[in-house]
Amino acid sequence: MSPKEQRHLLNDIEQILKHAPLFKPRMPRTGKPFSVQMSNCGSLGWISDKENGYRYEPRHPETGEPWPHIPEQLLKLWTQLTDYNSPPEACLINYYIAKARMGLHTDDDEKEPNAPILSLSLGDDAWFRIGGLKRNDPTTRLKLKSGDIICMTGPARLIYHGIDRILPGTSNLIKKGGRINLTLRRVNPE
Ligand code: MD3
Ligand code: FE
Repeated sequence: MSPKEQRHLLNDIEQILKHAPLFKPRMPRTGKPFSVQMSNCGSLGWISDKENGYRYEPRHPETGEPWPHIPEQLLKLWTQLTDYNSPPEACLINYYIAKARMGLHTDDDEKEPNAPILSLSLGDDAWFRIGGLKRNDPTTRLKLKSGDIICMTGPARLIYHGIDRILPGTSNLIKKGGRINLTLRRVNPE
């Protein structure tokens, strides 16, 4: 994405976060909070808490309001960059402060695993870790920068991945610093 497109998208996301504030999801069973803060837009949003675990819900867990709409710019990118014929239902917004990280995991809460996941990064650089289909498969790391877009599709959709750490102060796009990652997702089959 060009710097101009990144600023436009960040502006849209900041407006969304005014209506659907960032929250800290909690691990199922233990209730341990994530270090990454999250929100969503779209008809469904990904949430997690101690009692009911990982799932998609149509409303914000704290405000009880429906999630805001997905910005036009993102819907357009989905059409241009994926071969999936229906629009995304969820856009998960992850916000990483300097010390936040995301452990190695797979994305398997979607009932439509055949749809791609489109990811966009804004703000500080991050070390992205990418493995294989099994947790113990060898991994490599890749630096993700502001404006980078990745599309996980086909067999890659089910691989293990995570964020080792962010590199604070590497971008001045976000005034207060940190990194935003957006993932566009299809939850239910078309
Ligand atoms: C590989 N987010 O939200 S985005 C997540 O940067 C997540 O915030 C990371 O992992 C982040 O679940 C990585 C890139 C990404 C997204 C989805 C994937 C990679 C993926 C799904 C399958 C395989
Ligand atoms: Fe993931």
